[in-house]
Amino acid sequence: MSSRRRFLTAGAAALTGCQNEEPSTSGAHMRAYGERSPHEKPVRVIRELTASKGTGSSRTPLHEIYGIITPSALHYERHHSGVPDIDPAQHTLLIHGLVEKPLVFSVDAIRARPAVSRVYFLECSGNSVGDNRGAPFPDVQGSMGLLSCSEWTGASLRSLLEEAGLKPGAKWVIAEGADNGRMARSIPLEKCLEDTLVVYGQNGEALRPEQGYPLRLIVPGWEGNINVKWLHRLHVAAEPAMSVKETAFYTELMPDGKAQMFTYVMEARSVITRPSGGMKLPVGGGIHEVTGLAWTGKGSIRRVEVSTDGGKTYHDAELQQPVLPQALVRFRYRWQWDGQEAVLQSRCTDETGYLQPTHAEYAAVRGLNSGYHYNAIKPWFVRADGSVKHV
Ligand SMILES: Nc1nc2c(c(=O)[nH]1)N[C@H]1C(S)=C(S)[C@@H](COP(=O)(O)O)O[C@H]1N2
Ligand SMILES: [Mo]
Repeated sequence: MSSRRRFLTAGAAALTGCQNEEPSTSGAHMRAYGERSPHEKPVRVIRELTASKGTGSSRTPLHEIYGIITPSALHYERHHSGVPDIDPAQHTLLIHGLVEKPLVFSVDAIRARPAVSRVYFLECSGNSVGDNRGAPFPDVQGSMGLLSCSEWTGASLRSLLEEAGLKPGAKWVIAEGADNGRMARSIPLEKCLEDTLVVYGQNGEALRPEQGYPLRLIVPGWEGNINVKWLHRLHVAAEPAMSVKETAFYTELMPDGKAQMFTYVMEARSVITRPSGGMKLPVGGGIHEVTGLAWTGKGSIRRVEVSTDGGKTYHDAELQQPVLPQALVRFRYRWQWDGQEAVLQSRCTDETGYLQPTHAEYAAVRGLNSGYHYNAIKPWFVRADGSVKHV
C-alpha cells in the first residue's frame, strides 16, 4: 500500500472513530527502544588482540557517516582490559589527595549537578599507525577509524574540584577507571580546571558501556587515552603517577631517539571520507561531491582546502556550520572529474595558523619512530576505471 493511501485510510479511520488498527505493511514494528532500518549496514570493524582478554579496538565507518556526529552504536572503541558491566547504583566517584575535603559522589549526585552539553571529537593517538609506517589500510575506516565525535553531557571537573577544595601544591589529577586493569592517567591540573568534563551523557542518552558507562572523563582535544572511562577515582597530587602502560604506549619517540613524555594535544588533521579507498566511481568522469572531516585539538578549524592533483593546486572547501572548537568539522567540495587519473587530498589550517603537514614535512619534524599522533595529509588515488585506492 502506498504511503499516501495509508495516510488517507488512517485519516478516515480517525474521522469515523474507527478503533481497528491497520496491520503494518512496511515490515517495521513499533519498538520501545528504536533500531535503524534493517537495510542499513554500516558497522564497526573489530580487532581483538589475543594477547590479553578484552583488549582491542573497533573502528568507526567514517566513509558512511553523515554530518559531524557519530551515532553512539558506531563510536570507535579502545579497551585495554575489556568492558566492565557496572551498576550505576553501586558506582561512586572518589575525589581525594591534596584536597581540603575528600568527597564521594554517587552517579545520581553527578547527574543532579549543573550540566553542560558539548560536541567534542575523540581520537586515539594510535590512529593511523599503518599510514605512519608506510603500510596504510586500504580504506578510511581502517586507516583513520579510531576517530569519533559525540555530544557529551556532564558536570565540569572544575566544579567538583572546587567543592573538594584544592590544597596548595596540587598540580596533577590522576584519573583511574574501574575496569580490570584500573587504567589511570595523570592530567595537569590546569586542563582539569579549564574545560575537562565528567560525563554521563552521549548523544542525548546515557554513555554506552563501551564508552565508559556510567561515568567517564572528557578532556577536549587531548589524545583519546587520557579520556578515562568507567571513572571511579580522581587523586589530586603534586606529581604525575606514570603507569608502566602509560609510559610504554603513550610517549613519543622523536628523531633523536629521545622520548617526549607529554604530548597530549591532537594536532590539526583532515581526511576525505568520500570518495575514499575501496569505492568505485562511474567511469568517464562527472560531477562529484568530495566530502570529509577536519579537526584540531587546538581550538577551531579555520580553513580546509582540497586538491585533486596530488597537492599541486588547492581549492577552498566549504565548511558546514556549525564549526565548533575541538569537534569534527564537515567539509564539502564540488569536483568536476575529467575521467583521468586524479589524486584527491585535503589539508586544514587551525585557528593558531598551523597547517596540516604532508607526510614528508611530518617525517622531517617528528620522525617516523613513533606511530603516535600521526596527522599528515592523506591522498586517495582515483584510477581512470573509477576505482579509489590508498596508493
Ligand atoms: N578505563 C579505561 N579508560 C580508557 C581506556 C581503557 O582501556 N580503560 N582506553 C583509552 C583509550 S586508549 C582511548 S583511545 C579511549 C577510547 O575511548 P572510546 O572507547 O570511548 O572510543 O579511551 C581511553 N580510556
Ligand atoms: Mo587510544
